[in-house]
Amino acid sequence: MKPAILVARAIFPEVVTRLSSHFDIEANQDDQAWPADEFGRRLQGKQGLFCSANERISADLIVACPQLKVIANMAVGFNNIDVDAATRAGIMVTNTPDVLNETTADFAWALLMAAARRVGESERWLRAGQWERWRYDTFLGADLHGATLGILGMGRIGQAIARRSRGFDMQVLYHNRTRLPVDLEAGANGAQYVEKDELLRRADHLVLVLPYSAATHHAIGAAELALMKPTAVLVNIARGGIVDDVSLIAALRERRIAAAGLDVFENEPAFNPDFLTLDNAVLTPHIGSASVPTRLAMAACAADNLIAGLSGQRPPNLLNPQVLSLP
Ligand code: 8YV
Repeated sequence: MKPAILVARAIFPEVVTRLSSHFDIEANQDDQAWPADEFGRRLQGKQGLFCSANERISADLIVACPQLKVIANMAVGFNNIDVDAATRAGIMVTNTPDVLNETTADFAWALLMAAARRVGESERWLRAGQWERWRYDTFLGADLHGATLGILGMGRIGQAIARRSRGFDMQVLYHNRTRLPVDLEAGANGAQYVEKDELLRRADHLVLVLPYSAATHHAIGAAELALMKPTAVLVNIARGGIVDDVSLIAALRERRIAAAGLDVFENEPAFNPDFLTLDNAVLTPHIGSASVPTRLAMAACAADNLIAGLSGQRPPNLLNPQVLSLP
């Protein structure tokens, strides 16, 4: 008998077909998530879960599903999963690192350019038939070329963002838990390590690429925003919760920073509606990794992890190898 798995969201048909040859599969075919209680019910008796960063896998859910053996998250970030609880329950947890670095870095630039050059705002104005009102100062924005780019969180995606800044003749400053080796700094357009406060003060534009944890919760709040330049653009492609959204809304409204490009929000998808009142915020629904090749690669990677884990092999991207040594 094949192991039973649950696929929490609609995914590529070819991935469902591949999974079906290994597993007895129950897959969401709708364009909506299952409500939490229904999701919990459907997960009962399943040995594998194929999920995205949008599913919250809590300790309670884990305890309620004693048959579960592998949780394959189709995302690099895994703060949606209580990994400690999974480890205690002997459940392998996997993610999809690396395959999305370049696509997510591209998207950080899309948001940075759109926010700095007021793309969304000006498009709305054009669509509203306002072009006759053009003046010399219509939609003046900030330059990126020659500016100082700040990167908070200099992992693989941060470095991919920094590499792209070469083409804009930018200087790169970064702050990270640990300083990069010199060769990686050189590869990241000569990125220079600075303390966090200095980064906030000196960056013309700041991109957040931190993983979310208790330690990074509200890493950018009122005090940090107060250090930034009034001409600065802030981009968050990392996770909601890294920024204190109420403080950011106030800073944008009072023009204490110029603009923001935001792909992630606290409590998404139920994000703070005050963002919608701000012309100087470009808002996207967590699509940083959403290119066809990258989402296919992420899905294939999550499937590889699930297939390996449920066939007694070590999954390539196992986050909690401690489970392998449990009795
Ligand atoms: C996910 C993400 O795309 O990889 C991550 O950490 O946040 C995104 O790439 C998306 O939520 C699908 O799981």
